[in-house]
Amino acid sequence: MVKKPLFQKGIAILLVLGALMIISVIAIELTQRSQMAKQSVIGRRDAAKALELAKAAFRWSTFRLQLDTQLDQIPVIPNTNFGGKKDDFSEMQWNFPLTYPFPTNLAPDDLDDLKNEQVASAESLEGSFVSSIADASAKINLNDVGIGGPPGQKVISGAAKVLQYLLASPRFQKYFEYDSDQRINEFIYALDDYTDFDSQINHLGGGDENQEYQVKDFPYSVKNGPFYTLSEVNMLKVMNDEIFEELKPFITIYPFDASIPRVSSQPVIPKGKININTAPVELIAAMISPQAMTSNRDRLNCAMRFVQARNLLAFRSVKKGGTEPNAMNFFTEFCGAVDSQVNPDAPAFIEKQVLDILDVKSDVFEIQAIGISGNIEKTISAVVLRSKEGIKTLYWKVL
Ligand SMILES: [Ca+2]
Ligand SMILES: [Ca+2]
Repeated sequence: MVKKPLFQKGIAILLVLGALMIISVIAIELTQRSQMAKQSVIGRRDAAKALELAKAAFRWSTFRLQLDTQLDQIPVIPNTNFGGKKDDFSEMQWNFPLTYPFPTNLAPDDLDDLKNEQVASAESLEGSFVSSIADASAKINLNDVGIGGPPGQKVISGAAKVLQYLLASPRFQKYFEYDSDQRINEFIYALDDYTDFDSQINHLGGGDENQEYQVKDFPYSVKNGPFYTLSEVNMLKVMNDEIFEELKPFITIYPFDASIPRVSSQPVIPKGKININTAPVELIAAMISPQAMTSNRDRLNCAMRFVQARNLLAFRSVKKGGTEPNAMNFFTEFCGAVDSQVNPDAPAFIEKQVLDILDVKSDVFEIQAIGISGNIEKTISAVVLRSKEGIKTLYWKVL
């Protein structure tokens, strides 16, 4: 037998080693794949579970809102914060974030899109959830910000006025330091043109709205429709991260019926109201006309007293009348507002278009419901409208 030369043996060994290596690489690959498949099955199961938990949390939030409506149907109990349809700070029973565990079978059956789904039973919930409700009626609806009307008769909307006065307050001073009046106006103009149907710059009576958005690296066009989400507001040329964060507690977005375009030749028809019983103190101050009360400090002081008063006793109406506390009486008594019946020439303490969007109750709520299972988290962001008919979902998004 001819002995194989050594180098041939070496080659054989190398070949075997090579083959072994290939096999082990394939084996590792296969193991990894099967593990990944297993992981993805678990992942999918967790994702489905997390979504169910988030839905359950959402339903629980809507239940709490409905319960609140029922409590509000009790007639007003004078000199207390009980009864009567309103939402004041004393009604915190639905306002706290709610976490699992929770009672089951609470699904309100009037939720059209969720009607056929069952709330998971408590035993099957190997996860957790948290849900919170925020009062959107305590904020400025940016979809109501605009300036509309026939040429020469343009009217700034109530929501736009409140936003304008808020931006002019000391809190926002650092963002509009130079030529602040003009820059605040430009802020409102930009909002107006971004959401109105046409592509003409309204306050100039012409010019292309898109021009300023055609920037080199990231050109885009204005929406010419209502905002769907708050983060969309970041697309505005006048917005930056700092202003956005500062504005966030005061602004909201609803509803989003894009089929009804906003035409700039007509005054803005407000889709929502601001609840004077829940709006933050800064917004109360921004409701007061700077013509009627010229000092920023005075307006803020008045708003602070207003908030102190409502914490003890909710306002039952905006305008004067009745025996229950009303906002205009408060302003006359404690902030020196001049009654228009006493002096018709005095500037209105609250301008008409602002007065028109004020209310003493809340109708629109933001619900955030998070379901957690394993490593997976699902978040439902929703906006709901509460009325006598029940809870209607205006916006629904799963993240
Ligand atoms: Ca437009
Ligand atoms: Ca326009």
